[in-house]
Amino acid sequence: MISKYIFGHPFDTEAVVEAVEIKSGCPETGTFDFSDGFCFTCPLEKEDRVYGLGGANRGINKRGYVYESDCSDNPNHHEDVRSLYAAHNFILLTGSRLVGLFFDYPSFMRFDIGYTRQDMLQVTCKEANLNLYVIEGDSPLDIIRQFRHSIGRSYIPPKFAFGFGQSRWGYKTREDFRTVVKKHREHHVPLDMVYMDIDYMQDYMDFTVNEENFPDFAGFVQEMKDEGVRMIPIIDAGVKIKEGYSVYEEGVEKGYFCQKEDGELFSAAVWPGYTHFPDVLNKEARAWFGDHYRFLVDQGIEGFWNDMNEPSIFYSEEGMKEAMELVAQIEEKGQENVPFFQMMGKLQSLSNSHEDYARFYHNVDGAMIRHDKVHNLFGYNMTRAAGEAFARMVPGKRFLLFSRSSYIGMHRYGGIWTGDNKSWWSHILLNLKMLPSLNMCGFLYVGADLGGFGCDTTRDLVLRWLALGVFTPLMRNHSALGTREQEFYQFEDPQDFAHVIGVRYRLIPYLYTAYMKAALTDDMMFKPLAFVYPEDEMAVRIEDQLMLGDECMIAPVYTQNADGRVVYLPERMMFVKFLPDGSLYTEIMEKGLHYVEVALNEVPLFIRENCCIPLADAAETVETLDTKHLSTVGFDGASFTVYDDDGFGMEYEDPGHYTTIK
Ligand code: MIG
Repeated sequence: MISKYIFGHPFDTEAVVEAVEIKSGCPETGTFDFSDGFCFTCPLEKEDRVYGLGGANRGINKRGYVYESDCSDNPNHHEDVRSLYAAHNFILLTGSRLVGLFFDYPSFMRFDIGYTRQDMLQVTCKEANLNLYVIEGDSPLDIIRQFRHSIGRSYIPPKFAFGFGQSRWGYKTREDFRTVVKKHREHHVPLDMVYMDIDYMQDYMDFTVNEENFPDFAGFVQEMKDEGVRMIPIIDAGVKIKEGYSVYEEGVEKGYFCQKEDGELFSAAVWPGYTHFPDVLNKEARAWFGDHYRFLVDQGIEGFWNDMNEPSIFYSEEGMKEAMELVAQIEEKGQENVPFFQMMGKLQSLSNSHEDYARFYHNVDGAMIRHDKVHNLFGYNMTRAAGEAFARMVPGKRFLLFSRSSYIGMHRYGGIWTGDNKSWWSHILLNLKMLPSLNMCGFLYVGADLGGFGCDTTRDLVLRWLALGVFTPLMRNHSALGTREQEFYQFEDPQDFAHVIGVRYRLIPYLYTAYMKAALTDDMMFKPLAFVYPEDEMAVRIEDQLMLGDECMIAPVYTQNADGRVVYLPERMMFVKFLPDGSLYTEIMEKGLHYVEVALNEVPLFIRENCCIPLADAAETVETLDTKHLSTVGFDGASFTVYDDDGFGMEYEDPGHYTTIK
């Protein structure tokens, strides 16, 4: 049962799309204090666990820290970082009580989950203008299903998006891309997508292509498709200010860019230099921005990634002016008296500053809404712009689309990647922990930069991370400019990579079925063990293993120099290892703790008692995967029903569209 409580005058985020019963007053779940904005408090008992918050930092069980919803472009995902790129304000309390809470509030919000006091949960925000949804149910999953139903069906990508994608910030020319594809094909490393980062554009202008590097872009896109590879370009939020650039000129003429209080356009410097932000919260502007994706769609592009949409700001005109003034003052005082920390502080605070977010406005049905009051909705609506535009441009066809920043509601239009992680072992684990939390909030098409985005990676780290990535819907190796190159061919023994990535393709019939089931029934693809074995004291605490679908458990190796790991089996399971020669090692293991050996070129998986999963033969693209002739692995007598379809249509539930094989 979902109840909605309305406080003050909430902004309509359109996160919830189903009708929900409205109640007056305050729910019994906790106490409310409106003396200084909004403050919800509820006690936490010793046995209580708190789940949710989607793309937030830290554990699966969120208890013990403080988190902030304040979409930020911060490439340093240290443990103390309270806010990453997303604002997913859904939490689920289980233990002494069972309840789901969605605080539908589009600005800065703080979740103190046993941080200030171990026995207290406190959710606060500045203005008491929000919708609070309280969800009651029989089990955590029941609550999540109801919540997910209320926010609408999760985005379903085309099937090719379940293939492997190679990416790197730094690929510039046709030759760079051709090399990537050629190397994969040469070594029989499967590949379905190559991502185009900002350098494909002309001077970082959205919806342009550098003509010198891509004289016949459509021809090039087709050439890659003939190799079985789709090119997936990036789109940034800011539109470059440049005379003669049609997107800029149209936006100015139509009033579709964000303005300041005085009606002047707000200018933010990002990669292209100064830009204006498309006012994606304004319906007409959103449609206009979305329509521009057509420029690339018309040239054969079938997928995009939306970046810098927190929106990220290097500096604003105003911020830079203030900084320059300060530096000028300092200069006058002479070299001897430089207030070093003041100067550094000012310069460092130029980027992504809350002051800038309070300098511009959105035109929402004629009302001017200051950006900071709806800050967390920008990435959501930029991605919505694209999703809505695809539905107009090519009705009935799925596009690949994912975003960096997001709010609940965006899950209907696209997936997300988890942003600029680093080539750190701990970030493999962070990747794993985010998966169920994201699923709770509706985000199913998710994945992290495998191998790590920032910092120099190592061969073993890439292989171990790929062995987790084989299970995540978005499987992409991506890295930053200037870091050690991390395509498989930068390392010894390419066949190890061919094998690990190949395992992904063998699993696609299973993963696609599990994904479709999760999307069509508002289920989670990845669950904490606690949701499946709530009575098992050990299982409920596990933070480095996950349930995958209804049949599997995953437990990747995430430490350096390990030759395996300790794993807890909450029931009898079959331990499966995909060995490099293509065969499987299987062993039935009893409930309890085990040490399992896993070599760098092996992929471990656990199958639950009385279950089995389908396996295809490895292939080099999703399209060439033989989904008709499958084998199975698992317990004798078990059965599994495979979902399959053409991978593009949207009649997911129409028996004329999909087929099943038992
Ligand atoms: O300021 O486009 O998260 O994936 O490679 C960095 C360059 C901008 C951030 C994205 C990353 C991408 C990078 N972008």
